[in-house]
Amino acid sequence: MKTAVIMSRLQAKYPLEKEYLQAVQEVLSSIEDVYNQHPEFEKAKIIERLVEPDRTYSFRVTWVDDSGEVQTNTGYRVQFNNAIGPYKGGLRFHPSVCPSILKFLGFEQIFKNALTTLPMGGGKGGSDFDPKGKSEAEIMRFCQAFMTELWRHIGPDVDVPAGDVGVGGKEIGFLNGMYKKLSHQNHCVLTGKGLTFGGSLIRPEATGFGAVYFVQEMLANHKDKISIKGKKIAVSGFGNVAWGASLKALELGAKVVAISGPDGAIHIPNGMTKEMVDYLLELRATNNDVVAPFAEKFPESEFLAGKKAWVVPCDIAMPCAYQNELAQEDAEQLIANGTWLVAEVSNMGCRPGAIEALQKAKIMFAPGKAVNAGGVACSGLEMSQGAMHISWSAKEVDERLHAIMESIHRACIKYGTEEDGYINYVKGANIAGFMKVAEAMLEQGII
Ligand code: 2IT
Repeated sequence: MKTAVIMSRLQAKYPLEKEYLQAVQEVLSSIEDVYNQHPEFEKAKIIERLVEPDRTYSFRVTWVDDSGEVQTNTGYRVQFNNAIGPYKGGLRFHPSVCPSILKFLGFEQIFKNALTTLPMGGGKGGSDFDPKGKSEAEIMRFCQAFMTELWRHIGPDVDVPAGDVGVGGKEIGFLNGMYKKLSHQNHCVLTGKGLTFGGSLIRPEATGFGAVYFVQEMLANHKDKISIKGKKIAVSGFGNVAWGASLKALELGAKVVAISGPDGAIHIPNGMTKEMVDYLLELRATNNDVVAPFAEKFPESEFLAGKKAWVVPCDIAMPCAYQNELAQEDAEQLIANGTWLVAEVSNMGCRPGAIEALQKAKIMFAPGKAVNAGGVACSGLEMSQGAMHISWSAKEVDERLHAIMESIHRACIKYGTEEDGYINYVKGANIAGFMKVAEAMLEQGII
């Protein structure tokens, strides 16, 4: 396999899908050497098959807003690869949603899910519906209309969607209600459900908790066996993932000194308190997508209009917002400020130039598909509980989540340790995830 050849074919075929091409390029360039040591992969054209989704559904979603106006959006589900289990991955509701974004997310999801050790394939879906400023009734009507199309394509052993940006517990509840009404089934077809109807404890916290557990593993693996206690952490975003990461960081004695939103960053010199972490949920629930009110509520913090969280000096940076949110100049700013660990929590949160700069400076850097895998791992645990018709205690789920993050870290070390001892977590995560999927595809024949 020659990455350059495959990439130029994909560029010619999908010239406008820049996020998808970016995600494929990152994976292919890190697995190329290993792939070329396996002629059986090349013979079965594993890469050519893997970069193309199994199928994509696209559908019209029409609903009526509160003023009686008819609104039309587009809904999608990309079923990318089911070699190791049912398609699994979130639904994103955001105006930027388009085939390129969903194909990048679905492609990443294949390897992430493989890393979790659980039997889940990769998929992603969503809509260009913008939840910002919508009433609860509008969100419900949209979710219901979306599900009237999606329901025929999903199933507990077929495809199990969950939340992502713009889709939280509330939306999953509405989607699940409509699925049930249409299918007359009560099986586990969505994860991230409420606790009263088949959800799992710790699922809302899982992405952020898992990310902090992963950071702890990175620190424990350092020759100085660093403790997270007292470390300054800058987090971007203020949604579910930023909340979970801040909560766990606080519990472990770290200081979350920054969060951010589309309108700017918040600098919290003394670190977030429990009251501040709790307030993130309230702020998010307003649906306004602005973080500035945080500084009004907590005068000990400062709003930095139009700035990113990376202007605040920190030991550890954890991007928790969107793809490509951390650019090369941000990475350079972090390096100049003395940051020594970057754990990407958002999917593809760092641009290629940023990753290159961090790795060149030998900063500890781990990619989203390893760091944020705790979310989907906990979804996998929700599927297990659903299939068994039982529910585990928070302690039980948290212990399993912790063990999964440790195992992902071990896999990264196994495949990503370089000659000089530097751990290339990007390479480690990509190779570990890829090897599992490639072997599963090989053993199941040319299909
Ligand atoms: O990016 C992700 O891994 C998610 N949005 C969670 C997916 C899931 O199925 O829980």
